Amino acid sequence: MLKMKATALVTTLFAGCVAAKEKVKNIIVDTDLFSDVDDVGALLLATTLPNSNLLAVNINVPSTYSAHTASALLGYYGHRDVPLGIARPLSNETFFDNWAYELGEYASKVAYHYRDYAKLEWKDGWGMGELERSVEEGTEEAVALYRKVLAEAEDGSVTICSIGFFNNLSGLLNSTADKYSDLDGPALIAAKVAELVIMGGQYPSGSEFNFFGDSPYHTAHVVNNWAGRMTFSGNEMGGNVYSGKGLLDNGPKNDPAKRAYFWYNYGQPRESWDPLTVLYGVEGLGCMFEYEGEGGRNYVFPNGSNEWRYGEAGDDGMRGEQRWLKLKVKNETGGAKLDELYLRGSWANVPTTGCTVSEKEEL
Ligand SMILES: [Ca+2]
Repeated sequence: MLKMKATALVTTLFAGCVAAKEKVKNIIVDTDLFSDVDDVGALLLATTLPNSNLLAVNINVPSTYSAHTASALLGYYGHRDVPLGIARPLSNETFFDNWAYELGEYASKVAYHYRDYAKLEWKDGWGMGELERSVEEGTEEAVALYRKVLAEAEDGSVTICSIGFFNNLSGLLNSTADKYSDLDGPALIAAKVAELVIMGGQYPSGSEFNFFGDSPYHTAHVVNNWAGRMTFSGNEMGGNVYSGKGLLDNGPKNDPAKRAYFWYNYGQPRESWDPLTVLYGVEGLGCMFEYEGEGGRNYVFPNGSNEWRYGEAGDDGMRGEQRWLKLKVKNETGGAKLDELYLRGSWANVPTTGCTVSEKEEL
């Protein structure tokens, strides 16, 4: 009863918040699906929000488990044939929390327990050699996939949601004409990409993991040179919004995102850096967000720290609008909105036919 009341309240709360009929958006997600579970929440949104037309998922970390996990999630949520790219060379590493010694590992578990939903092959008894070969053969190299998908997309129609590191996007910027397009990277981006939405950085200035944690040079290359419209989702926003508790308490028993949140954070909600980023990427400002920093632009230093600078936007006439996002609602309301969307997406995608998670594997 209490749950029903709570659900009704949340629904009422956001009834006036749902855009009349937002335009469906072409979305590419670039994710480090490996060391944090909020990428799973973000992919749940990217695969289930009604206004998301998911064109591709690119992975910017090298683990074969990341690719198998993404394939399992895509398959489970009804997007088995969405193309998957991953940066090469591959590795067989798994996540280990040697920072706080508090967090669990979820990617290999989701990949294994939901392998029947995945397009990538995983047969019982396979070792790492076979799992790696499956990824080599079943995925595209990430930059090649960007070029293929962008070349095929309608001009100016693609929103890229970057929720990890910047090696794939840096590679796209450096790319040259190929079998997919005669355009080089910057020209292809200018023709096809409407907006690059980036989870990373701190605003108006500071230091954040996605910017410094892998290759700050790739970060600086992308952020300081990308000519189109960029919108930033900073550490200070998502780091104060907690989500996942609703999914853990009330989600479908065998939902893979629910399990991932359990395996990673032991039943506790998690910060929402990536889900908020994808929510904006798909829905726009809605009633959740507002822009800050208009008229300025982001600058990334060689160590990955960043600073918002005014008086430089448009100096060369070549750069698009840059803004950072701020929540227009309370942090708790933002978390409740995400929980509502996770629940809506997960309950709408309980598989009714085909493979199921075996009784033995139920948790
Ligand atoms: Ca991420």
